[in-house]
Amino acid sequence: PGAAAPADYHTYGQVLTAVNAARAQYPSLVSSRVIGRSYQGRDIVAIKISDNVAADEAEPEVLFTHNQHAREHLTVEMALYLLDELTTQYGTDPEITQLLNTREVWIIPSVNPDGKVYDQESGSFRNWRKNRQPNSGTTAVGTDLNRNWAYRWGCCGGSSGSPSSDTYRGPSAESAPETRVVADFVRSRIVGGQQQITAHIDFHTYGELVLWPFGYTYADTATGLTQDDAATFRALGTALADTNGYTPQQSSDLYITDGSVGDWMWADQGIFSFTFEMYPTSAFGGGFYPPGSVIPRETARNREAVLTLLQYADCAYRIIGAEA
Ligand code: 0X9
Ligand code: CA
Ligand code: CA
Ligand code: ZN
Repeated sequence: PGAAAPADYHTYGQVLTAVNAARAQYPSLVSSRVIGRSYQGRDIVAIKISDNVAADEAEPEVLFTHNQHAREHLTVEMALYLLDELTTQYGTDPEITQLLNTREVWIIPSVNPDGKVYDQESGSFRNWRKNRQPNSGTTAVGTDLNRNWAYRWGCCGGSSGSPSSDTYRGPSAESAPETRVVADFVRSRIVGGQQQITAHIDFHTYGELVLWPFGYTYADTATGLTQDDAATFRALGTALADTNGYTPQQSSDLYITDGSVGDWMWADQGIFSFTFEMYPTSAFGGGFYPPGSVIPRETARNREAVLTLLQYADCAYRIIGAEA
């Protein structure tokens, strides 16, 4: 198979259509809300999937975020796979039925719709990563959303201060509307002083990796990350990787980043946050643009990992035999 064409992947408009179709077909199981707007004014949408979906029930909540990086279109297909699988298999597959009766699932299919549209809208891909926010004093466009989160932002040499860089961190933490919208959404899930979201996966491509905090330091434990926390991340991350054949490792073992989403989710919000780097392992598999023919296989490949994370969402520490 050759490389992908833009038409191999859903457009952002097609994603919104799919979300609306799922709501219409499964009104008691699926809802969606616009949680805010991108720099260029596009809707950033969160899908909720659970039994009695209209009610905010006392069930552990799990968040899946996709497409922080514009060109990582396979991650949007991952969101659409989860939407399809969790709806069509509810009431049929016993595990999915049990999980959706006891969990509230949130899916944000595109954190960076402006970047996705920019990368996909012409006849050929533009290899774009960042959002589409202008930077003052330069023609260089865009902030790397995954260097713009508000935990140890810019601390440690894991991002760039140059607007022309692909890892530009922005002028301040949460300066990108897309980062702020998702962070505000997560903060809005603090109910009665308790963060309702207990677990999270941020989907990226590529490398076939399961990554966990911290990314800003090589240290295995740090302020806000105890030995039990680190052991739980490692055990759960390894269990997830056992299901999809990815390589499990601490984020910083890949390379140091600062202001990336997982560090904020964990240190600021206490959420067990993983970063998945999907197919392929290397540029030889198509890099950011694998052919559309691999989409069914490479999205279904993460089915068990997602269900496993949902199972542990009541208490991740269970996996090391400890109770929170
Ligand atoms: O650099 C990133 O933001 C992620 N990789 S990607 O190729 N999709 O851009 C990885 C972030 C994981 N965190 C660390 N490596 N610290
Ligand atoms: Ca429910
Ligand atoms: Ca709830
Ligand atoms: Zn990425």
